Amino acid sequence: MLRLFKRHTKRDVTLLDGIWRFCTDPHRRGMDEEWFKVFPKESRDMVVPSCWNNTLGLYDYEGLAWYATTFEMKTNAAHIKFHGVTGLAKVYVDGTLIGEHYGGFIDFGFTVQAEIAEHTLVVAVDNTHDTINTIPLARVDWFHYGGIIRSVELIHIHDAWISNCNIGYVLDKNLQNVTLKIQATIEAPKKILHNQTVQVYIDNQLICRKTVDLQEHTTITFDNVEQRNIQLWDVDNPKLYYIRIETDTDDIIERIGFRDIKTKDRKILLNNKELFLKGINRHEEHPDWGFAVPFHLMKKDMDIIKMVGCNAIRGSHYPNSEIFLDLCDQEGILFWEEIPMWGFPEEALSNPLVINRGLTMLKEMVLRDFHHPSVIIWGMHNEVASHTNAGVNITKVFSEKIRSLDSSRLLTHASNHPFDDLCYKFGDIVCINQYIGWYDGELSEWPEFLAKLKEKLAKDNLSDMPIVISEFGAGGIYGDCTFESPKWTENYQAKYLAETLRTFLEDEDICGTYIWQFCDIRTAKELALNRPRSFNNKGIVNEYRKPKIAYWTVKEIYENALQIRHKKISPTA
Ligand code: ADA
Repeated sequence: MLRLFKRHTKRDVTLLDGIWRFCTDPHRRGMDEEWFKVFPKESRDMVVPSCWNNTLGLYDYEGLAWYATTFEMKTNAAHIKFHGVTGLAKVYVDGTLIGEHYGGFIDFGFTVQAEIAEHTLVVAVDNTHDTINTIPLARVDWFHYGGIIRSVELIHIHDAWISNCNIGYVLDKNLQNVTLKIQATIEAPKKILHNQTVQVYIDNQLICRKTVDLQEHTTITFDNVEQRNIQLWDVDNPKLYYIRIETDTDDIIERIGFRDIKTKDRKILLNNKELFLKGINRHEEHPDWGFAVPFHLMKKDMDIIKMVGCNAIRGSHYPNSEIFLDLCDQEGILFWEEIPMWGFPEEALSNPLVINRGLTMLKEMVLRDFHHPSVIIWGMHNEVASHTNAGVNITKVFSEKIRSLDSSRLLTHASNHPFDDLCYKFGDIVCINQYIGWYDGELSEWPEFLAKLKEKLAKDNLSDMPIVISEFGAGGIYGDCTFESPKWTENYQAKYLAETLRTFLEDEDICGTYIWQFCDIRTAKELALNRPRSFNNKGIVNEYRKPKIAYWTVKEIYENALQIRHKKISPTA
C-alpha cells in the first residue's frame, strides 16, 4: 500500500513489489562482469521492498548489491518509479543503463521506451557510507540498512502522462477564501498530441479546464483559481480536499489542506492561533524491518504517539514514507521533515559534492511532500558545524533553495551549538538539541542554559525567533527499574523527562519540545560502543513498542501541557 487515498482513476500501474533475485557484490566485480546483462547464478531471493540486513546472513552487509526482476510493457512507453532505494542506485533495462539516483529516502524514476514484451530490470544499490562524500556520513546514530526499501511502480504510459503537479495556494487575510495556482507537467514521449483537454476538479467538482497541444514535455498552469469559504486544516479538524488533474488518458489525485503557519513575536501561529508543539522524534525503523516498516506498524506508532498526547512529530532524520505523512494529514499531527544531513564536520560541509547532493535531496523532499498540510517545518540539517563559515555557506544556499521552492512553511536546522551558532538567521525557528543532565551537567542547570540562550539571541538581534527544544532525552534500558534512579534505568529517564518538560513548558518563550525519542533504535557500528545493546535507548517505548515508565510520565505531562504552562497544576515526576 503506497498511499492512504486513491491516487488515480485512469492510470494504469503495475506494482513491481515481490520476490526479486539478489546478489551482494563485496569485491565490486559486477560492473566488470556486466551483471546488469547476465545476473550471477549464485544469486538468492530478496523481497522488495525490504532491507537486506533483515535477511538471514546479511545483518552486517553494507556496500554494493544487485537486484533483478522482469516486467511487461503494455504500451511502448513506461515510467519506472522507485519510492526509496538506499544510497546510489543504478538502473538497467535489458542490460542498458537508463539512469542513476543518489539519496535513500525519496522517490525517483526513469521513462523507458521499449517493445510490448517482457524486459529485464536490474538495479545496482550501493549503500556505502564514508566520512566526507555521502549523506549521511558513516558516523550516524542509526543503523545503515540497505536495499530497495520502498515500493517500485511501473506506470504504463498511454500516449501521455502527468509526471508532476504542484498545487500552491494563498489564503486571504481572514483565512476564509483561497487562491490556487495549479501546475501540471505532462509528458507525451512518442508524438505531439493535438487538442487535448486538461481539467481540474476539487472534490469532484470541475474548477478549470484548458485545451492544449501536448509536446514531449508540456507544463500547464491554472492561475488565480479562487475557492470561497473553505474549511481550514487544523490539528482538531484536519479537513482535507481532493484535487484531481485529468488529461484524456491519465489523471492524478492530490490531497491537500489549507492552513496558515507563521511565526510572530517569538510565537508559532497555526491559523493565527498560538501553537505549542508537543513533539517527539521518530525514526522510521524497527529491528525486524529496518526502514521498510510495514503500514500496520506505522499506524500503531501513530496511535502510540497520539495516545501519549503529542501533536507533533519530527521525522528524524530523513524523509519518511509518504503513507506516514498521509496518516499525519488525516490525524492532524504536525510534521517536521528533514534530510539525513547529520553531524557533518566543517570539512565535509565545504565539499561541493555534499552541497550538491544536499541541494538535490532538499529539492526532492520539498517537491514530493509539498501537498501535505501536516508538514509545517523543513529541516536543513542536524548537529552540523553550524558555528563555522562552511556551516554558514551551506545553510545560506540551502535556505535560499528551499525558500525558492516553498515560502509557505517554516525553515530550521537542529543546532548543537547553542551559543556560537551562526546560522539561526537563515531559518524561522531556533531549534536546539541539548542533553544537559544526560551526557553532562545536572538537570538543575537547564534554566541557566535557557537564560544564556536568550541572551545570545538578544545579542544577535534574533529575539523575535521562537525557540524549540528539538532534542533532549535520556537512555533507559527497558525493564531496568529500581528504587534508586541511576542513569540507564527507566526511573532516571522518567525523572529526566518530567523535569525537563516541566522547565520547558513553564518557559513562555519556548514554543515546542521534541523528546528524543519515540522508540529505541539500532545504532550504526561506528557508535555501537557508546550504546548498550548497540541501540540508542532513549525511546519512551522500546524497539518492540513496549512502553517504559517514561511513556506514562510524558503522557501525564503532555495531556496537561496547557494547564502546566499556565501554572495551574504541577506535574508529578
Ligand atoms: C543527537 C542526534 C540524535 C541522537 C542523539 C543522542 O542529538 O541528533 O540522532 O544521536 O544525539 O541520542 O545522543
